[in-house]
Amino acid sequence: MHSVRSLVSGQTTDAPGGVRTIANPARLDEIVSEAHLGDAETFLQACRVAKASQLAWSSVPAPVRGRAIQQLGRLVEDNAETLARLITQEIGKPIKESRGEVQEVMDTCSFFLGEGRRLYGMTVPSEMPDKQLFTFRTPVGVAAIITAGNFPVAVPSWYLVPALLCGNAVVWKPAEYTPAIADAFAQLILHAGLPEGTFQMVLADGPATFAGLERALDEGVVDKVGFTGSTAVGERLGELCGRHLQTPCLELGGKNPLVVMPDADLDLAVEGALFSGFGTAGQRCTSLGTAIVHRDVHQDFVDRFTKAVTEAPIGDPTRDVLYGPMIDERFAARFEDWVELIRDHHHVHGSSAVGRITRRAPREGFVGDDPEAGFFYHPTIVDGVRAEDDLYRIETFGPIVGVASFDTFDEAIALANGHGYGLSSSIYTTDPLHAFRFRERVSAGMVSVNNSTSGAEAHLPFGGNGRSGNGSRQSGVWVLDQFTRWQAMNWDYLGHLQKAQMDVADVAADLTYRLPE
Ligand code: UN1
Repeated sequence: MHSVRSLVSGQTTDAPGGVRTIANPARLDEIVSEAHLGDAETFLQACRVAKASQLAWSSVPAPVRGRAIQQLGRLVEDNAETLARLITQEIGKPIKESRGEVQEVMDTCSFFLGEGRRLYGMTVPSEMPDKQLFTFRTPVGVAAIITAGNFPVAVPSWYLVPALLCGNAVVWKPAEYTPAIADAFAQLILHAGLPEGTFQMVLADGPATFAGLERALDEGVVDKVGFTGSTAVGERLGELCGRHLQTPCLELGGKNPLVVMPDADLDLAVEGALFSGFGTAGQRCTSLGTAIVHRDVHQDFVDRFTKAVTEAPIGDPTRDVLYGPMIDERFAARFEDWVELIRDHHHVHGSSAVGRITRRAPREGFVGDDPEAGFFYHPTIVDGVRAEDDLYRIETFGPIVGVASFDTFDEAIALANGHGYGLSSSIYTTDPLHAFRFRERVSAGMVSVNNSTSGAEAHLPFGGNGRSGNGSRQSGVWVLDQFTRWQAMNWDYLGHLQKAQMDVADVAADLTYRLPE
């Protein structure tokens, strides 16, 4: 059993916020960890420590900071299997996906260790002689990073790694229900060679974190907020940061569409829908929300999709399954509400029942001895979804996928965008015209062609629009704009003042000149 406390200046802290016990969601009688939560004061204190340490860290040359990221990547690699198993144990992610998640952390480190030797600015020509212009990336200061538990190390690494590389100090608030994973990742970070106080991990619940953040912003000890989680919380954080003239990096929900054109390879589309709809039990922000299928191939698609989902292995996440349990009790409880959104005009497919898999509502081929030992849920395909349905509009974080149909391309686009989210999207087609028109007109920040809505690579910009975020992007070079500010410098070494715009030499052209006819 892992007993976890917040880590400030590398030391464990008091836990005035109470204790949470975390069970393995696939085997509820196995207690994995105990989270000793901090409170608003713990969060504020962590931000103060980070503020006091940031200048020293930013003074370390960027290539040397890159070296710390390199060491972190090595530590993650050398501890990869332990970390992956812990992910599977604490949130029930299938072991293969857990390994993929750890790989994503390594990929992020690999990208940013080199960025320490780039972090390029520019030299820019001046209007005047004997004067030079330059741009520099400067760190923002203290980054407060608040992340969800469905990707308990990969998504945090998208923030923490570039934030540190750019010379910021960091306070990380992981999900309360992944304390053991958070502690493991925090230990790897703390062993990577950062100076004391550069990185803190605070375990706290949502309200305490919000209160602590509010005070930290008032006190000026937080300069950037990064948040992955629900749209509702993202809106509140956006308001709070806006009061301090700060723009948070927000990565919020999704209702990701997968459009199937009549010319699509249907088996490929089904494969994509199966993975993006039900991988991680639908608990990714990139999970498929609604498959939007052309009327001519609708029935064929639904039949093939139903077969694939019905036959998919579900159960014990340590084995080779499509998905395991819901990652935490609260996600299981919320999923019970989403299932209530199914209406009489819908047709349900994919399993022998809807809701929790129990002895009375079994799932054929369940992988494991006792489905009631964990939070296992039937996969649910809901056919006949329409634009006016709640199921069309509301993000349902779990193993449920809607299927809608369309006649014209314009209708497909309207359905792909109409819910107001704009994170990921996908189109299955063999026609480049459809693929590129879709790219142009879909509101999502990410577009897949003949690929699922999930599975973003670690070095392409990740992020959404509308209800999915405020346009900020993570990953690759794009995230550098979240964790640095551009500073412009000019240096005039002529010896007397040259005024921009006014003292600029002209070129004497003869603009009356015309070519002989
Ligand atoms: C998330 O669910 O918050 O593209 C991120 C994917 C993963 C990341 C998902 N690499 O599905």
